[in-house]
Amino acid sequence: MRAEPIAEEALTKDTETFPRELYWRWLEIMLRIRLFEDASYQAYLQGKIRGFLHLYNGEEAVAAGTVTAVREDDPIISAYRDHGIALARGMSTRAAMAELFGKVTGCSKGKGGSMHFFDREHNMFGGFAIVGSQIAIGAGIAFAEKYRKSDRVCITFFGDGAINQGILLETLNMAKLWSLPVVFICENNQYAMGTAVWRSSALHHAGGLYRIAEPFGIPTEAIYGMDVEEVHRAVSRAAAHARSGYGPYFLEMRTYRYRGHSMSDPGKYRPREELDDFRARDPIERLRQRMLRLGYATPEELDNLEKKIEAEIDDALEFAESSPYPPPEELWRDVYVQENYPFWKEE
Ligand SMILES: Cc1ncc(C[n+]2csc(CCOP(=O)(O)OP(=O)(O)O)c2C)c(N)n1
Ligand SMILES: [Mg+2]
Repeated sequence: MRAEPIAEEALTKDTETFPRELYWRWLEIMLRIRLFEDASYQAYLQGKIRGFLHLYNGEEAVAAGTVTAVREDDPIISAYRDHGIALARGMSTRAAMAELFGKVTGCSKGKGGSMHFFDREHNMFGGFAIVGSQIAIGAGIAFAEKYRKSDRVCITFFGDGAINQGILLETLNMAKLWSLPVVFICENNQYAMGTAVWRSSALHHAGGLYRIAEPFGIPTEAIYGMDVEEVHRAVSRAAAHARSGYGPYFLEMRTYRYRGHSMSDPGKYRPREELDDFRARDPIERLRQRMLRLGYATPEELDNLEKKIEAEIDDALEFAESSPYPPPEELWRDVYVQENYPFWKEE
């Protein structure tokens, strides 16, 4: 068996369009993510980035379509494949690259690394490495927003690998029961490490992962995640629902990751043709073609944007390289300390 191709033709409506500027914004975000990830891949091979590195290539439309469909003050939380979402949110390429290099100028002061991007200013709450852990935290943020009577909606991302984690069911239950303003977004990129979703999920065979929210009475849909317009429409619907006080909404974004799970994964568990098949539906190329067809861009304008972003990434690499590592005393900062912890005494 192979990862299932998605019937994109059935899902995509070519007639509905958005303002020209939005197409350009999507393209800029998606190119920034793609080129950033390609540059960090190279920097890793050169030994400039160490530890874990999970790349987002192929999934760019999910981040771009989502972030542009919500407000800047809506909190967002994600798993460890977080660079794309952070960049889409507005984190600077400098702060993102410096974090990968472990430098003090990084978004988490060089102490988080690839899996722990955090950006308070842009309401990006991370960056979590324990599969599924951020789902409950996302609902907790939504609870806080409701408690404060704000009208913010928390966007909570997780992968297909989190679908079978108990915490998801517990959170769906509570989110619905308390009508929390949260949009759950499952990025189904077809794999959890080397395990294909068809091997691990009965739901996949029962119609799709999105069905997990059905028994809770939460509105839920499967979306073609390689099409930024589809993603944008779906998240707009979902966020409007949650913002209006109707409670949670669930979206399964069907997408694909081009690279291995992490840098140490050569991806031998999937056939070459499968990767080629998905690359042929590349979300960025698809968007470019769409913009040309609509007369919103010329090939030259598209090239110019790419050059501009290449220069931005080069600058970020230089910035990261020339920044210092955190000083030793940083080890003791940003560490949780509970004063007067009852069972522990300093001798
Ligand atoms: C609770 C827990 N179990 C196992 C792991 C090891 N692990 C790290 S990533 C991963 C796969 C997650 O896949 P998915 O949620 O689909 O995210 P993707 O990598 O595809 O973005 C696993 C099992 C972990 N980090 N946390
Ligand atoms: Mg996955």
